[in-house]
Amino acid sequence: MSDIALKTYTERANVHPNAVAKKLLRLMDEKKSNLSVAVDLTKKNQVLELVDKIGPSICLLKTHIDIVEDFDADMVQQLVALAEKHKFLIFEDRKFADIGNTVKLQYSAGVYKIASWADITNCHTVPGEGIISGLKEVGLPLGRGLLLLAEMSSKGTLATGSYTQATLELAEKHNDFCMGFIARRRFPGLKSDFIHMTPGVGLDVKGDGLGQQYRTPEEVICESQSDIIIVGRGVYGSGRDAAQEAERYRKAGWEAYQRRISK
Ligand code: BMP
Repeated sequence: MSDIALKTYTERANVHPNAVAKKLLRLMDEKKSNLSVAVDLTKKNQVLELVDKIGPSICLLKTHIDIVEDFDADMVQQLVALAEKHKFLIFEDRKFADIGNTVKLQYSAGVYKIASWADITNCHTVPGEGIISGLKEVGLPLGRGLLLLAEMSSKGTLATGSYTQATLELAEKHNDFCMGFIARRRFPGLKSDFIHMTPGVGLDVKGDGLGQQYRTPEEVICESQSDIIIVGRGVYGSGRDAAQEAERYRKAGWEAYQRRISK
């Protein structure tokens, strides 16, 4: 078991150099939540209603803002207000994947102005180091954090082996801005304390027919030593009450974490 995986989120927050990571780790312990919900809905009001319901159970809201058909600036204001009301951070899962100059514009400008409201965003490393440098020019002065996609949850993903290894090295090099990874497990032997977030989490089903692969919170947090579970349809897609489902995942994630740190 890695040393960091045995520490509490607060112990890690106390010494963490990255402001966003520090804030996130603190509120995880405060809310007893390592749950991020992926709200992949396409109407502004559906998104806002769901976020208000599940807000008390999450540490991090994950958005795909470009799937919202009636997006406007008011939606962002309301999301930020909900984040303050329920105490969670916002992660726009933009998965940038272009050259540094282009991602700078995509991150700061356009319809969504992601850098102005999202605490955290993420990128693929396929373009090389320039993508991180470009995003950092925009995000670091604003106190934002970046996650690198080191692995993916989907069947047949090409993000494995030397690609994953090179991604870890880029994160260490830019550890002032890179605060963590999207990954299936904690990577051993890292020098910095990166927050590992894992999508592809479900308690009831094993996949979705389009390549998604689900594992349980116990497998992800306790066995694979990741820090945060990302759950989408498991929370809002079953037809059951979303607030209750979010609580079910929060409890499962939290209990798995407690088992891990008491090992
Ligand atoms: P769901 O739990 O409904 O399968 O949703 C998973 C969410 O996590 C989606 O928003 C998807 O874009 C995201 N995701 C993923 O499933 N696998 C990855 O490797 C990376 C992701 O961001």
